[in-house]
Amino acid sequence: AQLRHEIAQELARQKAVLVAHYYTDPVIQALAEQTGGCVADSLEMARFGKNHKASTLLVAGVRFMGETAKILSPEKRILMPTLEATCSLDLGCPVDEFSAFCDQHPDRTVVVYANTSAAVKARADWVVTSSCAVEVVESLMDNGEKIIWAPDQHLGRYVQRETGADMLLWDSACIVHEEFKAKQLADMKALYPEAAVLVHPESPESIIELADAVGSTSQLIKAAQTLPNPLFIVATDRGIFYKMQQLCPNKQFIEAPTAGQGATCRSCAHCPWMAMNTLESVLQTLRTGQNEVFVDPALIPRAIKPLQRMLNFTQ
Ligand code: CIZ
Ligand code: SF4
Repeated sequence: AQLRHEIAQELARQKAVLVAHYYTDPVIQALAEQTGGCVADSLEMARFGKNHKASTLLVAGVRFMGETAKILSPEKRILMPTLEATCSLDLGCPVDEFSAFCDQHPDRTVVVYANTSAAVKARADWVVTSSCAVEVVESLMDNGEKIIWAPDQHLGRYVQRETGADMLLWDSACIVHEEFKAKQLADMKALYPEAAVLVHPESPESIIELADAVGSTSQLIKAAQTLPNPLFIVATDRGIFYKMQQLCPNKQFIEAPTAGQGATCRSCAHCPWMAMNTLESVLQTLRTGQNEVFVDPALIPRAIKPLQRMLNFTQ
């Protein structure tokens, strides 16, 4: 309680606002809500940060979320509880290789997921998140465009199935969603016939096939509220249970099964990089001003274009 109180005081003193992702520790999500910040998916984090009048944004999440905030608001000070929190999708898409791949297909529109570096965004025509990927690709397809998609292959295949678009896919994956196992999920469904299965489309196709609802974090939270089931089996990071339980106090949420359990699996149902955000590191960052996010100023004018397209498309 003392830590939380001190963080709230520092935020107020520095005219800073805490912007947290649904996958961060529930205590951080609660604190963001209590101090006038926001808890959201990466799309709404970006929009909130850009529109907020605070001069400092403290972004609790992973690196690309801090970079996106900086690209959209270069005049703001962007801090993160840790600068070490990366993402397997970002790591799996180095800009040199990606750029060379794009150069081989100059006729294609380049669509990248938000989970990428500023340099990769600067090479893209569009940035999307899982909240808007299907709609954006659909509209590009209606326009007769062929697409390069990166980095998440599972989300890419899902978008391809949903839209029928001509897409060349990069082959990275999220280490959290890749761990969900279809056989065990089918067994769990049989065990709990009253349950609905909620799946994030970064999961493999075999998991998506078992879903009652497929969508981004914000769409899954909505599905939990809308579907009548008393029980939900959830295939995404368990950090999302905080918001689901808050909005649906009378429903029950359980993790979809993974091969490893607990300590034997570093990334089972919880992202190890999201987990690097702690209350201690939030306070430490505010006190020291360390962990400020910088983006190469030469990249910003190019990276902002595809991001702004996304914000305009979804507003
Ligand atoms: O898996 C992630 O990192 C997600 C779901 C990001 C987002 O779009 O909120
Ligand atoms: Fe990246 Fe997966 Fe972690 Fe999201 S959950 S930040 S996609 S590794």
